[in-house]
Amino acid sequence: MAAASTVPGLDTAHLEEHGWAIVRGVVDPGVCARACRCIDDILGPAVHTVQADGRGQSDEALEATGSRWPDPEGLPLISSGGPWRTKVMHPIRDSVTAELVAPLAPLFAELYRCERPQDLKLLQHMFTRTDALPPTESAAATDSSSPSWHLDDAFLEEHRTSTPMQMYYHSMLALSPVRANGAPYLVCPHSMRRAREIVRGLGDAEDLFDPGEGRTVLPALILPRIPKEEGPPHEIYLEQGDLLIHDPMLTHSASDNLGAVPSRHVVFSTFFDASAIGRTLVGLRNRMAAAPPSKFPRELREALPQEWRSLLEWELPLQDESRAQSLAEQSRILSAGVTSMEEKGRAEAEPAAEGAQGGSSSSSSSRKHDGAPRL
Ligand SMILES: O=C(O)CCC(=O)C(=O)O
Ligand SMILES: [Fe+2]
Repeated sequence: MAAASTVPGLDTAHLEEHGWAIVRGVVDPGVCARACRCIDDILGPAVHTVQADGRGQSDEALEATGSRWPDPEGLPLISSGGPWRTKVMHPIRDSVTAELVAPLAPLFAELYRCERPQDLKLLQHMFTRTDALPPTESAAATDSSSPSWHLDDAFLEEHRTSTPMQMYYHSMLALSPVRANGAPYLVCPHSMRRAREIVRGLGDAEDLFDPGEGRTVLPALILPRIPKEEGPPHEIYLEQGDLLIHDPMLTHSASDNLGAVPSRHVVFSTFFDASAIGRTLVGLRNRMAAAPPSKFPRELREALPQEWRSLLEWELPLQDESRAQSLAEQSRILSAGVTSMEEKGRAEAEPAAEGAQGGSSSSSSSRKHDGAPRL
């Protein structure tokens, strides 16, 4: 196994165990405030309805058509992420975007154990503004809001332990404070441990799918097997300039802005090591895959320090339709394989279930603590 990374200010042990960690004060508050103004200029003032029409294609539309990102000289991509939540993606033609990328790059190069800084690549840079719900909506939301739990992606253990890392982390940089009732990011405690147990438990099933694109079926397989009853969601609060790094295998959800701040601005960035191209970075069918690096505009490219311009030089193989169909079939086979492994595990554990609590202190796995084994 590779030695763990050490990154100043980052609790990598916490990241490994819980799937998230915060690095405080990564970007200067003045830069954050300028980035907020840039987004407000694009979207208009934070009001109770944001019009996303006519200013670019939505990322869902890009996914559906498989079409490429809008011309980098054109307008930013804007789409709605639910009521009062708006996503803005490149091309954002403001040099402040470079000031949000440059402080993060050395941190990710170290975290991924990149051989050379030039190997680090920027996959996405997505701004989200979550405006306060109007009071009438806010009252209803406290009664009925249900988090939309999901995983963004999943990796095998070997993708984490390889040097350089063949997985990526997402990050969320707070451009404004993120507080209680101000759209905090919600995470499901213990979900990371569960997700990794499931992936480790695949063991024999691993050869059912190829280690590259087949991996993209994993999130759909993992999510239904993660219990939600293990405690209330954990809310993550950030000060302006703080960076949250989160594992895409962590079950999480956005939340509404119930009025603690007029609008919550964050930028999601995703970096990866170039050696993952064609290995784990294949077959992506989300907003990141639809976007070529040329989506990043001249303003970002030119404002990046010379040594980090290579962040924007990469190309991902696109997935064709027949490949997508064969992946759907693999997903079905894999799912069936895991279900039968679960059944087998349950049958084996049944006779021992009574004594499992008492005998679990030394070598028993955490699965046995529950009495009911789960993959
Ligand atoms: O805005 C948030 O807090 C989370 C958004 C999210 O989960 C996503 O974009 O995948
Ligand atoms: Fe997400």
